[in-house]
Amino acid sequence: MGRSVRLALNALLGLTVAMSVVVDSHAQDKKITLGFAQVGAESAWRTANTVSVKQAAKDAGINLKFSDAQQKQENQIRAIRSYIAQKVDVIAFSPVVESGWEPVLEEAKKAHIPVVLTDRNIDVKDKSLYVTMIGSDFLEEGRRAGRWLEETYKNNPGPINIAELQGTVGSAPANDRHSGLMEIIKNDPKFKIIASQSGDFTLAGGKQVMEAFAKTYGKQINVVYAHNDDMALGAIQAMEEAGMKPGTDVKVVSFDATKGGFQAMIAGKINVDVECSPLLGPQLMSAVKDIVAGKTLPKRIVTNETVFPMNVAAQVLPQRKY
Ligand code: GYE
Repeated sequence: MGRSVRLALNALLGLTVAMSVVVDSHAQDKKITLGFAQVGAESAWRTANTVSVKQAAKDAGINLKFSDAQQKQENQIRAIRSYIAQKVDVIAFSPVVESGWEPVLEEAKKAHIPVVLTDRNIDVKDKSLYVTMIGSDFLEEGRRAGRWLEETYKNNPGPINIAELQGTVGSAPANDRHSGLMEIIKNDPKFKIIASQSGDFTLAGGKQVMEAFAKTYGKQINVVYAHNDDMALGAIQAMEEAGMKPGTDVKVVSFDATKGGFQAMIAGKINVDVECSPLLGPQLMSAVKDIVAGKTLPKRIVTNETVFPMNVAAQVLPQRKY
């Protein structure tokens, strides 16, 4: 091979190497890193939510850093701080409770890292601390449950005594599912909440609280209003052990509409399940991409949901994804 040919080949080779270096680093530049601070693994809803986030990140080609806070705010704050230190492109989290987020969100803001809230909302004055909130309208869910009660008991003079199993104390879904119900029943004196306690959104928690309710109130209870399916399932166990009949003697109202909730409806033990979708992953990833691309997002992205009375459960269950 002549010298000039060799030189030309080398130059060409050099150019391709250089080009591929440029292309590679460009591709790396474009791979978005998202830090996601999950609440925990307290319920079937949460498990489905985690699967959805992980799968959607994979599908979207987003590099996901994931942490599980075991339902403790301090763990979530620690995870967010570590994402700030790692200089991720976007931080998303599902806030375990509504209050106490200002300091860590100020830190993210100072570091110019945009924050997306998923699933649960927070209570902050300065709305610029986050870009958008993607999730359900828990207040509306509570109203839907309340309207179902109004309709179900419209020909019954009452009193209708409700035992409430609340979600995690201070969490948006616990606060709002309670307030939504109250909004509907507050002007109807036949409805009375005779007992209300947190079961922390877990099956064990729901069972334990219901055992105590059964001992104290027994047959006085007409309705169990459980803030999620896991607690409803725990309460069903407790009622059956106490000789009560969930679904017939005691009506059971629940939230999430998981497969477990549907199976309990088919078995006649949950009377109505208000849907709350955990499949937020795809919406989150598209929001993350839009933010990185500099697009403006709406401050609130609400998930579409419905209500399932027990008589449709058998027909709908095969289509349920969580
Ligand atoms: O209802 C419950 C979960 O924040 C909507 O958290 C979510 C709630 C859901 O543990 O099952």
